Amino acid sequence: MARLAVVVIAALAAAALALPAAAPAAPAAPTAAAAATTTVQLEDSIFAPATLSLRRGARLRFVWAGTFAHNLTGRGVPRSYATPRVRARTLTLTLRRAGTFKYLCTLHSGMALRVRVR
Ligand SMILES: [Cu+2]
Repeated sequence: MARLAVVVIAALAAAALALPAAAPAAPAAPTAAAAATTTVQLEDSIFAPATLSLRRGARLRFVWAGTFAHNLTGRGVPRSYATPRVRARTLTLTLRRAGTFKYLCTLHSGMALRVRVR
């Protein structure tokens, strides 16, 4: 009986190995490194950093810092972040398309972030 149990367990283990891995929640990133998250802070009237170059599939996390309220507009940003004033939130985007994209806070003149996705 114990031998049968060992055979059954071995067969189950072999079957488990033959199954494909569970599908990831999001489409696979081009490389493991590309899945890294880069943080940009919305500080008092600036994005820090103000320019970025990231790989396709990278994640970009916006963190509201400083004392001013800011809004945020740009590719992939939900409309709820654009009006009227956003305070103390975070937002994480996955950059899926190559190109150069501009993010703005329309409350503060010149508060812009340029992101190149390659
Ligand atoms: Cu602002």
